[in-house]
Amino acid sequence: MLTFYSEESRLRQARTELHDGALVTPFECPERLDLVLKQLRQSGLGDICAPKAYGLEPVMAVHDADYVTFLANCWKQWVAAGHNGEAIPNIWPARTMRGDRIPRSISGQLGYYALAAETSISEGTFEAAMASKDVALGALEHTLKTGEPSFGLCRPPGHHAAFDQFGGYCFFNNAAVAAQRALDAGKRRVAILDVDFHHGNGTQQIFYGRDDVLFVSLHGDPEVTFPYYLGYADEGGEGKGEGFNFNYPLPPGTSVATWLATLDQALAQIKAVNCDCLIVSLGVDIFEGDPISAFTFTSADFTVLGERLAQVGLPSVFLMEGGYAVDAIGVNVVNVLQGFEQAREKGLELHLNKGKG
Ligand code: FKS
Ligand code: ZN
Repeated sequence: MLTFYSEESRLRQARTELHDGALVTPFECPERLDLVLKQLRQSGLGDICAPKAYGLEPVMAVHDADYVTFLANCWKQWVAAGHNGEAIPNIWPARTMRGDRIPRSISGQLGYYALAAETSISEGTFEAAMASKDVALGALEHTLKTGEPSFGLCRPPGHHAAFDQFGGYCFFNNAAVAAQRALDAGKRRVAILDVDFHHGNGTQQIFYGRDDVLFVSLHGDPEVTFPYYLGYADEGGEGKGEGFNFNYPLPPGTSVATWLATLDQALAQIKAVNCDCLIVSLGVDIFEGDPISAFTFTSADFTVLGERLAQVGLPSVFLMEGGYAVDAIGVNVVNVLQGFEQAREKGLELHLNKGKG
């Protein structure tokens, strides 16, 4: 399986995350890349290559143009306004105020375009976000061309980024950018399966009214888990999109057996709808040792996850989302990909033997 990766993902070097009432070193840090790269190289899974630059057009296909302009200029404007720290919103167009004004001040714009306060914008953030969606697009293009699976080692992650909002460490929604690209390349319907511990609110929001992208997510119950305001089981899509959104919120501490049984339901939903390809929002923060999450996967369980995903039988693109228990994330990612490859090869073999019958 080919991996796509960009050195420019390292340009995201924020120093501050608002966490537990303090500014800490961000959990979503460049070292995550090294841990995954190291295990990928040791695994012999396949080559690691750099994507080409796809420009802004595929981003504009799912994000608001003014939002993209805001992200491109935010750091410069923040510095020009004389601020010392990194750009962090501290006021929002909350329910009791006007939601239709985009203030001229960068501080006002930050609140307008942010959905949470943990994620700061700093020098290089925009450039890294550009690289990350290129990684996703490179992986997608390879899979569309060859039918072979691919892995996009995206950083920063994407699934919390909505049409015109950043947050939860995400700026461009890499999975959404890739899904839209697949449709624009002639695919009729794309399935996005999100297995990250956190609900992919951005992906859901972008495709909520559409029937050409099926969004299915297993995640920590938003009653008690970030992002709190989306990801409930009663969110089934709207208009044409009704029946194309499935949320499976699960309580913190959910056993792997329960999680996998729920995955089987989710996969049945995907198989019930005709989809041409599968994009997996691959967060490995469902690991038992993850510092900010609360599911119970062991490293070996990730192999089982990969095996089950192969049973869907669709051309598949894996895109990196979360995963923070630094030591294990490399192994966990590789286990998913290897589990997938092995099950897929076995499936192909069975298929061939049947043909020989
Ligand atoms: C924990 C508070 C939650 C923010 C969590 C962001 C999670 C990001 C992610 C992504 F895949 F996008 F990276 N803070 N006490 O893992 O979903
Ligand atoms: Zn997550």
